[in-house]
Amino acid sequence: MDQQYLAVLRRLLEQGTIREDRTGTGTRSLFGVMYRHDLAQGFPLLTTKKLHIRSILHELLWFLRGETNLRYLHENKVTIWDEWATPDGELGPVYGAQWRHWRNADGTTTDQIAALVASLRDKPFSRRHIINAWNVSYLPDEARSPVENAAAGRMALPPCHVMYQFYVADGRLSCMLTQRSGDWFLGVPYNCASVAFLTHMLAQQVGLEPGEIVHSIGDAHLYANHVEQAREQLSREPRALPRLLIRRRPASILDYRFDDFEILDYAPHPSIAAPIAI
Ligand code: UFP
Repeated sequence: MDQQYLAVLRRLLEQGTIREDRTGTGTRSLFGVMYRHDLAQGFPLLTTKKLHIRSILHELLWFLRGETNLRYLHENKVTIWDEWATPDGELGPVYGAQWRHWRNADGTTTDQIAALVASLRDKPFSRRHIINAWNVSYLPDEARSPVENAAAGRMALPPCHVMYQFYVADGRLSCMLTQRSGDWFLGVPYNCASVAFLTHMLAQQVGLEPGEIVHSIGDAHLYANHVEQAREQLSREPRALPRLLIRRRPASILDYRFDDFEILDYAPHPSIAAPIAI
């Protein structure tokens, strides 16, 4: 896991196209990066810098609850979405709304998570096991701010992790995540952990072993103000991956709680601070 991650980090440093970006920070960027990790080899948390899974795990549980208000996140002291919310804590129809309450043309809604679990159970060999967050009708109006969009009932931000496709073979559940844009230093390691958590949970629910995660990133970039941090991380030796313990098997994919998860044997190098581009 670390080796593949570091190989792309090195490639971004050495071959990335220097590119302007929305935030004005400047990036080195590569288009179309993919890596894969077999979950049987360990839980894919980087060991060459310490990652904190608390926020990303709560965020995933919040998506699964179908919520798009800061309430649950704040009850759990997670602030990663704060910047973009209205004063009432609303974010518009971001991931949770699309995953659980996708609005159809006839006024009904579709619970993509429930449909996914049913299709994994009923037709494991289907090639249509998909969760999609890119609901064009609700994308933000680029002329407005995130808060204005959320107040107008549009997504505060367009989805980054757009589509998840699942695949069943040999008693194992694999997942491919298609992400349109990835901050290689700060974002991607957490996106990777999140898709791994989701795959473990779904596998447990449908009675399969976790298989591979395949992470495909469209615009993969290293921000100009992460270059020194990247060099520091590249100087470090990867260590053994941790393992994930899920303490119980909840009745449904919607019933997982934060305390159900424990990361075992995680002994990473220290964290590396870096500014986030907004
Ligand atoms: N970003 C990630 N992962 C995420 C997320 C955001 O890497 O899950 F929500 C990064 C990618 C990019 C920025 O650097 O945040 C989003 O900006 P843009 O919408 O211009 O791609």
